[in-house]
Amino acid sequence: MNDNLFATFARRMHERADAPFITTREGRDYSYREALDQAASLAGALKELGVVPGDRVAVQVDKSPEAILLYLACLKVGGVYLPLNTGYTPDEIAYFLGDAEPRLFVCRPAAIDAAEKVAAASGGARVVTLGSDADGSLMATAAAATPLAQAVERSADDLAAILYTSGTTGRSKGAMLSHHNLGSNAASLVKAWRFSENDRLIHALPIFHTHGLFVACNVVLLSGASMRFLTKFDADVIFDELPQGTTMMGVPTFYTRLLKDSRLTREACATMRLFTSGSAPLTAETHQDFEAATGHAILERYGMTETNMNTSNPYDGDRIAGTVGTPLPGVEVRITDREGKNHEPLPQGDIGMLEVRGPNVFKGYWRMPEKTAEELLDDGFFITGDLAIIDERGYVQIVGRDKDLVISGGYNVYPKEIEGHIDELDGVVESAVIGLPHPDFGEGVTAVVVPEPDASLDEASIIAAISDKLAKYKQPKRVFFTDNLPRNTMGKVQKNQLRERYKETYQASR
Ligand code: MCA
Ligand code: AMP
Repeated sequence: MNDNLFATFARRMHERADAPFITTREGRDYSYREALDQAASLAGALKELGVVPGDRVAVQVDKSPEAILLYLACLKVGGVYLPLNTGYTPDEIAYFLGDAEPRLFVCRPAAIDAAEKVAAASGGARVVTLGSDADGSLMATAAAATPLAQAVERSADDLAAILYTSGTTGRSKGAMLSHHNLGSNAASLVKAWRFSENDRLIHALPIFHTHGLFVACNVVLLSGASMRFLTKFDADVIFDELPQGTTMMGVPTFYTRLLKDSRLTREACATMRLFTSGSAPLTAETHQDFEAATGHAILERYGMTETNMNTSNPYDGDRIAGTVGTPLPGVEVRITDREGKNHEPLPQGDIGMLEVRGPNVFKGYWRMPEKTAEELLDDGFFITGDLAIIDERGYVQIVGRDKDLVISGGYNVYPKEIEGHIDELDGVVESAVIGLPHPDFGEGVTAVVVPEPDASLDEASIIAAISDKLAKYKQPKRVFFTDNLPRNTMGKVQKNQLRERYKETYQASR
C-alpha cells in the first residue's frame, strides 16, 4: 500500500469531486476535482523541473489557493515540502537554502532576482516563481506539463515536510515530519473536533507553519470540508465571513482583536459550531470574555512544529480555560524532573518538564543528530521545553517555558538570534532580549542593551541596523538601555529581573 499522504487525501478528494474545496473573496475557487487536476499538473511540473522523491522543495510565496496545490503536488511527487515565512529576509533565506539544499526554490515573482542570487550562493537550488494571482513561471510550466497521474510510492516514515523552528542556540533546526506524522495527526483532529464535509472553515492563518498548513488544511482535506481562504487576518473581513462559516482556527491575537469589536455577538456567530485556539497561551480572561460575547467556549489545544498537535480540550465536555486539554488518542504525556537526568515521571500534580510520545512526534532535526539525541529520547519521548502540570482529570496546563522563547502573535522568536545581531553592532557591549506582556501580540519582543560608554545609540538606530537581517515580527518593538545586565552567580543573565523591571512597557499602547 502507498503511504503517501497525498494518496490518502486523493481518495477523499475523489469522493468529494464536485464539492467546493477552496473559495476566496477574489472568486478564485477550486472544487475538489479542479484541485486534483491542478495538483496533478503542478506535480508534473515539479517532476519536469527535476524533483525526485526525497528532494526538498523550498517555498516562500504569498498565501493563495495555488500555494496549497503546490504543497499537494510536492507530496504527490514524493518531494519534501519546506515552507518559509514570507517575512524572512534574503539573509535568513540563505541559511535555510544552505542547510536544506533544496532542489527547487519557489519564490514570489517580484523576489526572483534576490532569490536567484541567494540560491546561487547557498546550495544552488533552481528558482521558479509563484504569484498570488495564479501567475509565475511555475504555473506556466504546470500548464504545459504532463500531469502526474499517480502519487509516487512512499512509506509511512518517509519525509513529507521539513519545517524550520528556531533554536535556543540561535541556529534554526529543520523538523523532519513523515507522511505518517502528518496523516495520523490530521485523522485524530478530524475525529476529536468532529470535522465533516458540512464544515466551512474560515482560514485566516498563514500557511507556512504547522497551524495554518497542517492543522487547518490537512483536516479540511481528510474530512472533505471546504475552506474560505482569506489572505490574512483582518477583523472586518472575519465579521463579513462569519455568517458563512462553521469553524475557525486562530491564534489568541485573533480572539483578542475580535473581542475589541462590538460586532462580536451571538448573532454574528449563529452558523459557527467551533472556534479553536493554539500556538500561544490563550488567557482565561479571553476565553471567558469570548464565551460571554458569543456563547462559544473556545477549544484550546497544544502543539509544536516537532509534534503536530499533542493535546486538546474536548469537543463534548468541559473546555477548561487556562488548560490545553487531554492527550489526543495515541499520544502519551508525562511530567518529568527537568533537573534530573533519568526523566523519571514526577508525582501527579507536580510542575515539571512536559514530554510527549506518539505517532505525531517527528523523525528528528535535519542533519543535526546531536540535537535530535538531546531532545528526542531513546524511549521515544520528546522533550518539549514547556513546563506543565497535569490535574487530577488529566488536563494539561502549560505554566511556563524552560526554553528561552518569546511568542509574539503566535510566531516564535528565539532571543539568542536577535541578541546575536544586536551584539554585533558598533557601540554595543551586550544585549538581552525578553518577551513582555503585550495587549495585542501576547508578548512583545523587547531588547535591553548595554552600550559602550561613549556610544551614541538610540532605539531607532538599533532597530534600523538589524531591519534587513531579521523578519519584521522578530524585530524588537522596544529597545531599552542599561549600564549592565543582572546576572546570577553562574554569570547567567537574570531575564526574570529584566521582565519585572520593564513589565509595564506595553500597557499604554499597542
Ligand atoms: C505582524 N507584525 C508582528 C506580528 N505580525 N509583530 C510581532 N508579532 C507578530 N506576530 C508586525 C507587522 O509587520 C507590523 O509592523 C506590525 O507588527 C503590526 O502589524 P499588523 O497589521 O497589526 O499585523 P497583522 O498583519 O494583522 O498580523 C498579526 C497576526 C499575524 C494576525 C497576529 O502575526 C498572524 O497571523 N499570526 C499567526 C501566526 C501563526 O500562524 N503561528 C502558528 C505557528 P509595521 O506596522 O511596523 O510594518 S505554528 C505553531 O506555533 C504551533 C505548531 C501550534 O501550536 O500551532
Ligand atoms: P512552534 O515552535 O512554533 O511549534 O511553537 C511551539 C510552542 O508554542 C510550544 O512549545 C509552546 O510553548 C507554544 N504553544 C503552542 N500552543 C500553545 C498553547 N495552547 N498554550 C501555550 N503554549 C502553546
